[in-house]
Amino acid sequence: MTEQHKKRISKFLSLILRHQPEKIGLTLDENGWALVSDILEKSKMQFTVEELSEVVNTNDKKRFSFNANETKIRANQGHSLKSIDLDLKPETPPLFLYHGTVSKFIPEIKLHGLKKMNRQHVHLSKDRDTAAKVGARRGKPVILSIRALEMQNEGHQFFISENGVWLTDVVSSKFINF
Ligand code: HQG
Repeated sequence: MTEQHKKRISKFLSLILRHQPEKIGLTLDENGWALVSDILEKSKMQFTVEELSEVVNTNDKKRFSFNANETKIRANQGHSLKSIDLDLKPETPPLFLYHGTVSKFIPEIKLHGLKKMNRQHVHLSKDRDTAAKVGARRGKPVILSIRALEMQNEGHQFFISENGVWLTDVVSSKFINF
């Protein structure tokens, strides 16, 4: 399969598993799982179950997971759908986590902290390199350091997705080193 075809399938899966399952009449359960058979049947994009497996198993950010018997699939993070509960367990974060953004957002972030915007959580990275890539999607990246352990000690919860992205609610600017 070409990289281009894989990318098209990955983008399509992100759309239907994170944001708009109704686009193809798909139903997700409360934990975000869809039946693989439903996706293959309802998807107007032509791909096989083998191609779907290849996308899941070789995805650069491990965006998707199968359940144990590979009958169901879900996105590991990034949902805008409010009804999905990934059922993640709270975890203790490292001293610092990082957030990649761009300079035009900094004044707002200084005022209101990091907000979830359209997603269910604020997404944080475990290292600066990953944060730089996240920021670079929007222009020249600016990396913010978040005093995550201090936040947790003050009662804020952190979760880690299946693919290693740290998730939390709002990050007040008092925990951000600009
Ligand atoms: C910014 C990708 C103004 C925030 C990535 C970001 C990630 C504010 C944008 C995942 C703000 C939201 C998520 C505030 C935050 N005022 N702007 N108060 N608070 N922002 O895409 O973290 O490829 O929802 O800095 O790799 O960029 O999709 O979040 O620039 O893991 O798998 O508002 O998406 O993964 O943008 O990216 P997003 P994000 P995938």
